[in-house]
Amino acid sequence: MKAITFIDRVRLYVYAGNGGNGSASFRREKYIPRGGPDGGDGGHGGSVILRADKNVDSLLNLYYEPHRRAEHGGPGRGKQCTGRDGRDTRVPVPPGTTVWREAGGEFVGEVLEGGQELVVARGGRGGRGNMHFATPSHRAPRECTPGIPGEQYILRLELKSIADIGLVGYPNAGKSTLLRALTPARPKVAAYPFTTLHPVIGTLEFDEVRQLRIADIPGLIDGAHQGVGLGHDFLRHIERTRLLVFVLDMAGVDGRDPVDDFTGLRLELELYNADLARRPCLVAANKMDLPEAAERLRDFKKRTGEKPLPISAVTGEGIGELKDKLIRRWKKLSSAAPPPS
Ligand SMILES: Nc1nc2c(ncn2[C@@H]2O[C@H](COP(=O)(O)OP(=O)(O)OP(=O)(O)O)[C@@H](O)[C@H]2O)c(=O)[nH]1
Ligand SMILES: [Mg+2]
Repeated sequence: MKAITFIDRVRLYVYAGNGGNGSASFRREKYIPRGGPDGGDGGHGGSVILRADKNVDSLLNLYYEPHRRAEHGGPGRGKQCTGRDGRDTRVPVPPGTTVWREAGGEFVGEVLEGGQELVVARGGRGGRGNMHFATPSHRAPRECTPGIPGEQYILRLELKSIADIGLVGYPNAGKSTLLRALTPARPKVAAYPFTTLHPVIGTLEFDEVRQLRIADIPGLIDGAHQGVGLGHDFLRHIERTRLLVFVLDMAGVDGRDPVDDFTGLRLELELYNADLARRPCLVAANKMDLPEAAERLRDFKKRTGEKPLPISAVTGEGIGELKDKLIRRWKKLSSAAPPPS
């Protein structure tokens, strides 16, 4: 059996801690008869909190460990001692995780930036001890209140990767090879379709401190929008990108025609989400190192009116220009509008 390495939808069971009970206690000390009520409050229960962590890129850990609990609050005690507060449980998730309640489908929230937190189950308040209930006419109250139970929910989590740029192409077009050429990411590359089984994000650094996150998703095939192949399930991972790069196999290695590929890819995007189809894009004519590519590129330009950037992800030809172009386009786009949600 193949090990699972990526999960982008999970059901998560969260249990916040109960508040501790308040205490009903009376001061008992030698030489102090009838000491007053001194029962302290219960501690608050801990909450379950999702925390976006840039070093996490899938919901896999939650798939293996779907039950997450926070600590209960301790009970109040005599001598006016308040119970200990239960510790919160922080669950690291990738930025881009969205949360719904399973019952009723209510939207809970999402975490987008590293470090952002979302409380998904609130801890119960601690009960009150009897020391609060004393009045001049009621000096020996036995009243105290129990702790409130913590919230419990079944949640549905879904990840849409947060990447700035998305690579789109048919299987074997060279998307993963291109991601390797542009960034230090090392997705698997092989001469057969569907090598990439889940999204991989690579980071392109520029201007020393700034970065662009580039998403390589499994190859699309015709009918992808209806769930054929792997592509559809992963199209949502490029929904939040500002810029798409169509990666075309200009040499037609699998006997494909780049013009058909380009039309087909745009159609799949259109059918999936018209908004995605209108996203700014660049066209990369890949595999230009192969002899048949030059002729096809001329034909492609004539028939589509597009001006693709000729590259070879294998030899590195055109990669520098592509990098510069991506950075320039992205800077322009990001200064003009907020990222798509
Ligand atoms: N000659 C040549 N071969 C390339 C180039 N880019 C990729 N390839 C080859 O094309 C094949 C597929 O490359 P991948 O990068 O795995 O393609 P992919 O688009 O990620 O494919 P899937 O993950 O299956 O969708 C591999 O054998 C690569 O070595 C290129 O510029 N020139
Ligand atoms: Mg690939």
